[in-house]
Amino acid sequence: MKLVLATQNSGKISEFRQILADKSCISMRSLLDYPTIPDINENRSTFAGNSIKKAIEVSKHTDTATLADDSGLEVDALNGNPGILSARYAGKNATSDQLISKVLKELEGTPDTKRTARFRCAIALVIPSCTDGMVIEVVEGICEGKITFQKQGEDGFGYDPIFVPLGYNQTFAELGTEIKNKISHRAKALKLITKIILA
Ligand code: ITT
Repeated sequence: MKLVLATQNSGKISEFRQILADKSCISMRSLLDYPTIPDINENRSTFAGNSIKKAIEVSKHTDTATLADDSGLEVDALNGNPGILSARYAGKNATSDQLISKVLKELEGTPDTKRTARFRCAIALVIPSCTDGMVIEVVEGICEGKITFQKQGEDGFGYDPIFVPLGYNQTFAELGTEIKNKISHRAKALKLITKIILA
């Protein structure tokens, strides 16, 4: 089965590839293979809404079954921020270091017990179909955890160096992709959507 992954985020692309590595019946391309598709305005108010919008637009351009991931970090002491703004929280094209600095600054003075947070990931699957127009499925995965006081570790992307998943005492960036890809928000959502794809 051919699938397009509607993302330009190389961290997400490599996680999708690793998590689906044993599904040899799925051949995957990403937006890096379709550089002329215009940027999509992620203006919906939920992760699910944005993932559906990205998947529909990319499937129209490619006429191929498409998966889109919209994800982010919700910090309880920041009223759920950065949330759907996770990629742009420190401005358009902000680097991982800039995003992390902003969150750590806003959490200054917040004790360990109040630094609870979660990663949330919505994955939408859109299949263009001549009989039904379009088949749309959307699933969500959540990974609970805590925000550290400083950056720890080098692996991963985005907020990984400041997020310690529940049940561990190292960040995703210290634990490495093998462990992250077994327990993460993305791994959980991808497991659900893979069942639907293979069914
Ligand atoms: P696409 O829209 O092209 O998929 P994006 O990076 O803009 O790429 P999102 O709009 O879904 O993706 O924003 C998600 C942001 O949330 C991402 O840029 C990271 O900063 C953060 N994020 C999501 N999942 C993460 C993870 O597993 N580890 C660390 N940070 C993550």
